Amino acid sequence: MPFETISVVGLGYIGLPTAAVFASRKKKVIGVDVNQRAVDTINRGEIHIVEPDLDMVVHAAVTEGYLRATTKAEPADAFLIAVPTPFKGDHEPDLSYIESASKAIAPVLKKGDLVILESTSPVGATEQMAAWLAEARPDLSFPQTHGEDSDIRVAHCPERVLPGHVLRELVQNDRVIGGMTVKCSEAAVKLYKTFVEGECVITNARTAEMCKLTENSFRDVNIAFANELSIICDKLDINVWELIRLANRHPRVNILQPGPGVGGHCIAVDPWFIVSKTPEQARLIRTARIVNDSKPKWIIQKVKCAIADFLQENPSKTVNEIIIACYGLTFKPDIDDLRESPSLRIAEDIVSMHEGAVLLVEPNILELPKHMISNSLVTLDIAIKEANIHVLLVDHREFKCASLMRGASIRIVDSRGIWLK
Ligand code: SAJ
Repeated sequence: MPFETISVVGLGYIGLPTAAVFASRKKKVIGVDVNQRAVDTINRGEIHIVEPDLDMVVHAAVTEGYLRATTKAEPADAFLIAVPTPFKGDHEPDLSYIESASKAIAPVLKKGDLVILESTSPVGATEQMAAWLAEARPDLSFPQTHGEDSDIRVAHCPERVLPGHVLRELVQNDRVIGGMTVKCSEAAVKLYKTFVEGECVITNARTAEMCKLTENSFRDVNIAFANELSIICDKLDINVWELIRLANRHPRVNILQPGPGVGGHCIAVDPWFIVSKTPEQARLIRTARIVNDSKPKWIIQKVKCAIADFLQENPSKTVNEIIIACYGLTFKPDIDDLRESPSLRIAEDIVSMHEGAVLLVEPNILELPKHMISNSLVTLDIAIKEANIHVLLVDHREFKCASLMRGASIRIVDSRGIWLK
């Protein structure tokens, strides 16, 4: 059966680009979100998130009549659920958004529909979603009880796109398609082939769930290795950036880059979904999370040492005369996303611990988060000119070109290795 109408539930960083790309292929797309403001913004042909080129694609989709947003689910042939899956206080996955989305679409489901869970999820979440749907619609049959004969097809197809490159990666990346049955997978492949140019590789739902978690845990463990190396090298008085460059000349070594910690809403979260299911077994994955989460504290220690060094070298100065500049607040370079940003956390800690002025430089945002409003967002030039201690937190392209005068009059804490490489 062809998919004439597609509903995307959750119009955030993944759902909105996905909805827009389907619409750009001339599919009728109904976007559903609980946030009325986001819905209104999209219906005006505008966007409420930042992602290169997304504004143009959404604008075209809305003005040409292929994309419409609403707060209430409507009938469709396929439903894609792309809602957040955060964790609760003790790192236990919080599936409440998936539960709400399931309950929202259940009343409009009809025989032959396909439901796809795209949200990154712990193993078993797709089966849980199917159970919620079945509970709400006892008149329809589902794969967990009726196998290939079910009225509704259910699959997990995790998103794997890199923020900042979402529109390209949505189309070009391979997709892992984990149906609850083979027919479920085949239906999902047919849907994604509307726009996916990469390969659609079929597996089962549990493997697809674990595959996404594995990809992000792999990256987390590798970043933790780099972060641990940076702390070891600091102790041994070795330049870690040079060390990594040298080690990476080996044909089978490819070490990632140390930084101020791991941010964003994926890599710092997803490994916990594995740990929470298998706490006894996931020892390395848990340790990597702890190593990466402890890096901001280590950077703060380095800033405290820089203050002490500066005072020793400049005995006429007092602490409250020292100006500290923090360069970069986002969770990674050349984006405007502050979510789960270790750099933002470090800057906040410096602001609250330092008695003197703290200058914040973030070329990708126009204003600071509300709780930091009293502190000054300044230009790169001003910070370079005025600060005594320069704390490099994000390797934005603007900072890579900047040159700092070295000497006793300043100290540099470079978490990214672009000024002290
Ligand atoms: N980071 C380092 N050193 C590095 C690489 C990254 O410290 O060498 C830090 C970044 O600064 C950032 C964090 O890691 O704080 C995460 O950034 P990222 O670019 O590695 O990944 P995300 O979170 O933007 O996107 C990831 C991607 N996953 C993988 O590369 C395995 C993306 O493909 C996923 O779709 C996305 O998570 C997601 O939504 O799960």
